[in-house]
Amino acid sequence: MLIRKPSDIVPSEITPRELYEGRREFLGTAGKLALAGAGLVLPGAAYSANKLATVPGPYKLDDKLTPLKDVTHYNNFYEFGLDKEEPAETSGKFKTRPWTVAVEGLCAKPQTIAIEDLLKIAPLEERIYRMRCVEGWSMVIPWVGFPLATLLKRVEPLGSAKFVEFVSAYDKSMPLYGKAVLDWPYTEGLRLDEAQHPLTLMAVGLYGEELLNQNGAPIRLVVPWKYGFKGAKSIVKVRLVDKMPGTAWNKAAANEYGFYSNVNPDVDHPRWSQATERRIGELLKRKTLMFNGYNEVASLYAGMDLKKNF
Ligand SMILES: Nc1nc2c(c(=O)[nH]1)N[C@H]1C(S)=C(S)[C@@H](COP(=O)(O)O)O[C@H]1N2
Ligand SMILES: [Mo]
Repeated sequence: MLIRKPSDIVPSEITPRELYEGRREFLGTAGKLALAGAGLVLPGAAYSANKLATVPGPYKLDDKLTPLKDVTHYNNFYEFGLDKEEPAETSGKFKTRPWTVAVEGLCAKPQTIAIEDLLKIAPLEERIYRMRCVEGWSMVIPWVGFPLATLLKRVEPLGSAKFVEFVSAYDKSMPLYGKAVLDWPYTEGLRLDEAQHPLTLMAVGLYGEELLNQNGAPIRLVVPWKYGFKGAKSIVKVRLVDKMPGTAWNKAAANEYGFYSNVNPDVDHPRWSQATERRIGELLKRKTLMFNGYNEVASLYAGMDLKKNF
């Protein structure tokens, strides 16, 4: 590998991949400062480079991790474009500071919490989760975050709260702002017991660093036993409600995307099979597992017909 001095590098040559995988190592602090001073740290400033202090979380996997390059350049974030590469290219101007999350609705202590305080709400855990998109691809991502249950406990849900609604940011800096793609802002929902399940994560980072905008900075939901679209990005509101909330994808196509959206190889999408998936980076397809392999959630659905409640 050819190693060059920072002064030899022109901005157009600094690809995110080089920044993530290696260049920071060989540049060292002095080199990084030189780049930052010259305004060369990722044009558009989508790259945070902010390391997070983490503790090992309760969920690990033997599966090979999906490379950071794919996790950050093969994204669904429709507000920033419909192609997988677009969010990484177009989300640089999206502002994630200052940022607050309003936790409100049917709770004793509704509150609006600044991102700085959310980062301190609990020790940030690293949790390696299998992720499965409804489109038929999957990844293995080392998330950093805290249980959503911790946040919910803080606001003291009332007995009347049965569901949780999540609302994503909706901002003029988004290329698809005002375009009739989905019913913006993007919203999602969980039943309260799903939201309180220990697997359900509020993610603030991945691979040990703050989330990039394309992955839903500064805070997003991760529900590993459900299809990826349940994981609303760049969340500004968490609402405790008594009725099943609408969700962006259910509103767009109710026959294709139900409220539950559990990963289920036995329930095909009306337009394609869900029996198998392609792990990004692999050639052969693998069998999709019920609940994406997270069988500990099965009891949440005891007695429910999961073909009807898809
Ligand atoms: N606000 C918002 N959140 C969203 C989406 C979106 O378009 N807008 N796409 C969803 C879909 S379909 C998937 S698969 C995951 C992708 O997350 P990732 O790009 O971090 O892997 O984000 C989900 N969250
Ligand atoms: Mo998805």
